[in-house]
Parts: sequence; C-alpha cells; structure tokens
Amino acid sequence: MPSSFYNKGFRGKPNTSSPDRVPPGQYLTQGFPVLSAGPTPRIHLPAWNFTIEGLVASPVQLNWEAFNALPVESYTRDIHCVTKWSKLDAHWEGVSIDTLLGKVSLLPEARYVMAYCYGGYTTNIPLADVQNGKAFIGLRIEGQPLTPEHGGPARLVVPHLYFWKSAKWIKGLRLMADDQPGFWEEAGYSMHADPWKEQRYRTDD
Ligand SMILES: Nc1nc2c(c(=O)[nH]1)N[C@H]1C(S)=C(S)[C@@H](COP(=O)(O)O)O[C@H]1N2
Ligand SMILES: [Mo]
Repeated sequence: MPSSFYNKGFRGKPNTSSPDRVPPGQYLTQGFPVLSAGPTPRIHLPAWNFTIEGLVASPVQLNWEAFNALPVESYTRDIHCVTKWSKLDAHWEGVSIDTLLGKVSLLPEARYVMAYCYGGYTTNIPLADVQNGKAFIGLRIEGQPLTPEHGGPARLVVPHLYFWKSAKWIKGLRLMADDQPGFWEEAGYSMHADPWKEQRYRTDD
C-alpha cells in the first residue's frame, strides 16, 4: 500500500501491553484508519446483490432484503493491517460465511475464493480461511451500520488475516480451484496474509 496511507490515520504506540494479541511488527491504535485504493462507491440498496458463484452446483444471488433475513451473529475480533496498525476488540455484527456457503453446493475442486466488490477491488483467500466461523460479512460495527468509507453497506471480514483481505463493498464470492491473485496480490502482496507469520509480500508466502 502507498506510504501516504500509512501517514493518514496512524497514531501508534509500541505494543507492550498485549504481546500475545499483537502480531510481530504491529502497533496498537485506538483509531480506525480508512484505507481504500480508490473512491468510495455509491451503492443503491435496492440494486445491491450478493452472489456466490464459480465452482458451485448452481450460483446463488441474494438481494438486500434476503441477505438481511439471514441470521446475524456478533463477533469481537482484532484487526491487523499490513501498514502496521492493529486494533483490538472491534465489535461486529454480520452473517457468517458458513451460513452463506450453506446456500450452495460446493464442487469438490473448490479450494480458494475470490472476493469481488462494488468499485472493482478483488482479493483472494483460501476457502479454509473463510470457513468454520473464521469469516463473516460485516453489516455493523460498534452497534452502528458500517459507514461507506469502511465498506458499508456490507464488507467481508477475515480477522485472522491482514485487513486487505477484508473486502469492503462486497459484491460476491467466486469459488476457484486454483489460487489467483486479487488487486494487492497482483501488486506483490501475500496470497495468504497471515499476520502471525508476517506474510506481507508474495516473497513471504
Ligand atoms: N473494496 C475494497 N476493499 C478493501 C480495500 C479497498 O481499497 N477496496 N482496502 C483494503 C485494505 S488495504 C485495508 S487495510 C482495509 C481497510 O479497511 P478500513 O478502511 O475500514 O480501515 O480494507 C481492505 N478492503
Ligand atoms: Mo491495508
């Protein structure tokens, strides 16, 4: 990510209080910096759709009403951004990816997902990293609907990976057999992005 992003909202203090909570090279912040590679897309809710496609028996599309009829769960999770800020104990509400994948039949070859977004951003994630309670589509944070800058109306949240995998303005998930790079991965960032292994760049994978 360009270094201008780093300077924008970062107010870090060296992590001494929660060494077990903060991955190597990260600093705690109380703030919530905005990091977007392009402009915030305007999303008209009546036209919003979430799609699951690719290596599934048949694709599924949910409109805003159908999506909001799904069970919502609460999550308290930490955020780790590759630009070195970490934020502890964010309170999210959202729909588990397990719930969403329960709407389709995965083909056995499906091993990776490409998250794609309104505005064109993409990011690739191993399927196992969004299953079994590890990821969700966030609708609210700290009791408030997600603001557009932070990915509202709905964003993917994969808290155990660097935050660029948490695609804002999510539009769908495409199941894939092979790992394909998304936007930042194409530019040299890690395919997996595990902060505990400091997988920042492709060369760290
Ligand atoms: N659609 C979209 N999602 C995105 C991004 C983006 O530019 N576009 N930036 C990523 C990066 S690099 C980070 S660190 C987080 C930032 O989320 P925030 O702005 O809510 O802090 O969103 C990720 N998701
Ligand atoms: Mo980021």
